[in-house]
Amino acid sequence: MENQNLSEVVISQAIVSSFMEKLNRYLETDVAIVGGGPSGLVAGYYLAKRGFKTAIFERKLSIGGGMWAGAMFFNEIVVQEMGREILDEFDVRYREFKPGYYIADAVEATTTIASKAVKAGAVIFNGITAEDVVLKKVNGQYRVCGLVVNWTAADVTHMMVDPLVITAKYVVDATGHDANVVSTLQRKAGIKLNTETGCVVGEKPLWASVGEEDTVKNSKEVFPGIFVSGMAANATCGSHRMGPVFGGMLMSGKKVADEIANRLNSNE
Ligand code: 48H
Ligand code: FE2
Repeated sequence: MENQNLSEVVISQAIVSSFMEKLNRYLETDVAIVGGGPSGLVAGYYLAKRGFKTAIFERKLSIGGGMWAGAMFFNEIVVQEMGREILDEFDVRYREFKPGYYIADAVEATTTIASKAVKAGAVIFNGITAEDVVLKKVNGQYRVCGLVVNWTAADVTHMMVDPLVITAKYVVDATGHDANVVSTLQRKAGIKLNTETGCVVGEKPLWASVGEEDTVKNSKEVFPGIFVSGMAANATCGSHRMGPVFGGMLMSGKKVADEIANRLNSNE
């Protein structure tokens, strides 16, 4: 009889101990990605697949960023030739709409990419906001060495709660249009980003073809230790938005993962 009764204490113990163990394990990580949209999830997948300890911090409850709703809640995504290899890698089904334009179900794309990223070993912490970075002098040069994180609940209610720190060999700002992490970083004294102005240049209006090419080009290290990807790359480096097309977001995630993997391999 006793066995059929669920113990509330055991249920709570399981959750508390398992979460604490997970958080403890990721307090020191190889790569801390901020933002679980398409570019962050793809970056997380390729890094974890190569065996790097990778954590994704997402401020909302749900990951997927702007990919769930296609365009204006028409939940289909367009991926051009450039990003087709990523749909194939993740096994997301698609069909050709016109030569070079592929259409996929936004919900299938989001759930499949997220699932494969997690199964590859990326750990997602949702409901957590990155509010700052850790900055240290390494060999005489300032370098981003991690993230300052807090519960989103504390952030939105403006409660004065001090944060925790995640140390990371590399940080990725995959926070979309607002480029939240590098925007915070550039406001600090003495910081000059690797952009035309030394600051976050800001996003330009919509131009699909240029925006898409630039998203991949601009996905790079903008300050020692921190990369930008996806829409944050164009906001940081001053290029166009592209509207509801996702090839650039997906390829940008792959590009930052490749570059960070090369660095991590050559540092070892
Ligand atoms: C934790 C944070 C924080 C923070 C934000 O917006 P996203 O989908 O980003 P991308 O770059 O992967 O994809 C962009 C794409 O969705 C898009 O908007 C396109 C193609 N637009 C074109 C156009 O013309 O409009 O995801 C970013 C994620 C979101 O889930 C945020 O909640 C999260 O980052 N986030 N997470 N700490 N400080 N800031
Ligand atoms: Fe957008």
